[in-house]
Amino acid sequence: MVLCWRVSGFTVKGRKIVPPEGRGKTFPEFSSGKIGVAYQQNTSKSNKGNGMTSLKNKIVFITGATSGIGLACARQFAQQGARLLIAARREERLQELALEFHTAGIDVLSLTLDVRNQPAVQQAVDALPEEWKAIDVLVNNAGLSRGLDTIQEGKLQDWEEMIDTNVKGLLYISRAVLPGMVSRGSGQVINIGSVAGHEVYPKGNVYCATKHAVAALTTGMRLDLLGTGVRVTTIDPGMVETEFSVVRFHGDAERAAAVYRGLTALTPDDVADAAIYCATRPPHVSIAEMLLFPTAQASATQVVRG
Ligand code: NDP
Ligand code: 8X3
Repeated sequence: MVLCWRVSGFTVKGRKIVPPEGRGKTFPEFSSGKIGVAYQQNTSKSNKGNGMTSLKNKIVFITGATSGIGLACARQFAQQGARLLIAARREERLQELALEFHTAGIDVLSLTLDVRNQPAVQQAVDALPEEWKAIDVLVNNAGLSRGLDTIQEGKLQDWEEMIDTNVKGLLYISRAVLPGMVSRGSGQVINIGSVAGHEVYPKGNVYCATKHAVAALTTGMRLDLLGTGVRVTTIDPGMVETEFSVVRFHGDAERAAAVYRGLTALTPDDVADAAIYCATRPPHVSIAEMLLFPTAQASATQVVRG
């Protein structure tokens, strides 16, 4: 990740982008050699007069923001006036998004980050510039499934990737961000769990185990953070049409498309809408858990196709 103070420009698809005078910043260089871009405008925070929590100028850190639910969350939090800290591995996509948000007048800082890399996660959070340090909302969204195999035929590499991303990655990010929230006496963690954290389905074994772990960690966080002012929420969707199944089936787009054929799945925006609902409740209200299905789904394994 490159961090340097003032951006003179960066490149998206071979095009040199030079931000308007005085707005763009990058940060000092880190050993991993990736690029972070920040654009900044007005930063004063406020709350709504009606008791609801305003997201205006709140700093919202979203992991896995290059696609699906994370991207939809970034767009919807931006619509609420939040300042975006967006993280994922695909640097070019991330930079395109940073530029898109910047062009729309949104404050944004992008971090090219693999949540599995604990030292990089801690370093990225520690090195945030002063005006980006006070993270108000953390959306722990980065995650994936790999494969749909019986446990006796499962691929060790798939297991490692799911456990490292969905469980350890979420822990690394939370460990880096939570002390700041605790010291400020406010904040909210929104973990993106799954129906797979409520039920185990055939061949879902390790993915379901990781999402059960997210459910346990969400409860653990809420218990440990009691009295600190930090709210902890899990949003647990059923089927959402994103890149999720393409990733699960290692790029087999035809097999992925079949998962959603004949039914109307949730959209990433449906999940982002739930995240906005949770984040805008009055400060004394904590939405602990939200289980969200498409109307055509009643459990992990029960769906109707038209
Ligand atoms: P997508 O594949 O569309 O998005 C996943 C995002 O996570 C991408 O932005 C990806 O970015 C990022 N990501 C993956 N691995 C890492 C990593 N190691 N470090 C940083 N970022 C990473 O899938 P969804 O939007 O559907 O998934 C988002 C979350 O929602 C996941 O936790 C998933 O388990 C959960 N979920 C999904 C459901 C569904 O049906 N789609 C249902 C229930 C829960 P990049 O590749 O650039 O790093
Ligand atoms: C994603 C939904 O049903 O594929 O978490 O596990 S499912």
